[in-house]
Amino acid sequence: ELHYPDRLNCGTELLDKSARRYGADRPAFRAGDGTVWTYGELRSHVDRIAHVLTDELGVLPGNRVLLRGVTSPWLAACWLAVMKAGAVAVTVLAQQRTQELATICDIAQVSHALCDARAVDDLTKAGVPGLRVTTYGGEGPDDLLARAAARPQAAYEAVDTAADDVALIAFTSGTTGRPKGCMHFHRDVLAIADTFARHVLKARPDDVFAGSPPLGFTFGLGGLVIFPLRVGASSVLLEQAGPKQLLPAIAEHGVSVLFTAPTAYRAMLDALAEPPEKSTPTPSYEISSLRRCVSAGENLPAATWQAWHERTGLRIINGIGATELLHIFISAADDAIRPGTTGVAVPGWHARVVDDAGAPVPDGEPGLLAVRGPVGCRYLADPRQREYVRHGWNVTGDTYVRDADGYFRYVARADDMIISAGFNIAGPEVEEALLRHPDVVETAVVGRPDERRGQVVVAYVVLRAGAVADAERLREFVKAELVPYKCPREVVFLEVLPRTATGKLQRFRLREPGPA
Ligand code: 3SK
Repeated sequence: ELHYPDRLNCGTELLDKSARRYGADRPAFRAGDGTVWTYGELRSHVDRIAHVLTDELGVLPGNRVLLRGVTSPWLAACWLAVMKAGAVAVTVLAQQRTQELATICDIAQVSHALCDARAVDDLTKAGVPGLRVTTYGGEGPDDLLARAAARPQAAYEAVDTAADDVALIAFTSGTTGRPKGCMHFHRDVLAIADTFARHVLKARPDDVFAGSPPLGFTFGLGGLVIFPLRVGASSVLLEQAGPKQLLPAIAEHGVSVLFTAPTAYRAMLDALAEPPEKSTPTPSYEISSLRRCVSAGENLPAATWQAWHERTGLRIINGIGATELLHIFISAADDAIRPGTTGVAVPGWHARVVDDAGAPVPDGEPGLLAVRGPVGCRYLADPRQREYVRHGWNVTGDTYVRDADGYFRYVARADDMIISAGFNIAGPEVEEALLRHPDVVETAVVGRPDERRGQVVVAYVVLRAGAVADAERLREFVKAELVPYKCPREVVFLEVLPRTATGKLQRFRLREPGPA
């Protein structure tokens, strides 16, 4: 069990205490342009920004402050400043647009916004009444960074927050519907580091973190800011973090811990198969510094795990997390990894598989994943809280099977199960089979409404460049791998699959009639 003092400020813990414990001269953040900030430099930036927030912008403890920008050391510094000021960070993605921003500001009652100067137009257009918007990274004396630079250097004494004061409201849009704001406490921020990062990742001060999830997604905020700072490590914060940027960054910065999603592992495998000979200067795809590769955000197919292992010798740490629970709660590392499973409950967490009434189902049978741990779902003013938290357990909306040895195996999102002619079919199982075909790069398998069968299985497939689109050949391939009723009736070839800004597949868009 984790124990934290009643009074606790996660900004102080992550920044000031780590600087003292591990050394202010250690590197904290690195950026793609060669910038390196030590813990001491980071603290100086954060404290100046925090002074601007409280002394100039009138931010009070408990005020909700929207943070909007691409991943960068400045965005991370703003987040830490909001923590130290005792305000509540409302994190959004740079891709979220006017209408969504207006809704989020309304739900979270946002009073201030710190916004990347390049992305301020969408926010201004949202016309949020009373919202005080300050840009950073722009021109002029009113820019946050100019104001911060103009201040005399003076340490900022963090607000004495309670461990269970809200620190963060993270929004989950799900696939459809009104966004839900998930409130997380100061102690929750530390708890994700003291469970997953400590026990599964076994993160160390000499680690260098990097990855693709943006800081507006708690997968990225945890993996690229909270975990490294908690252990005195450093983090490479890249504005653009597709495979073509990540691979050279691994070589350049000696990255040892990588956070990304299954799609990116597949794309990196493709890039590694064809090194970029033609570009000058040739970026290096040397990845021998990697020691930990984490995959979450989506189920990791065994075929992807195997291919990465064969190419790199590294065993991907699979995990399932949720914005509602802040970060990863089921996972496994090292020899405990069983490819094709997500793993076991992270130390500090409990997990089980239940039926609709909340009763545990026997091992080997599918049911709803229910978890309990140091962080819980707390939707802000949203009646959907009752669906998510049942009998004290967080019911994540995923269908899982617990094997006899206690390992949790992903089946599908509960609302993604396909029921065809009375058969229950899990789309991800068919996707796994398709991914074993050498021409298939990405796939999504959904149920399309059908008068006779209720639903029929339809596979959307992205092929490797140069591969021939032959639906019948892929159907035959699946038929040889799975029972025939799971074989897609139809195979549709696409250039890309529809995804959310956080990279999650939007299956609902593929179920809709008409072109995807
Ligand atoms: O939503 C997710 O998939 C997720 C995964 C890992 C950590 C955090 C989150 C929100």
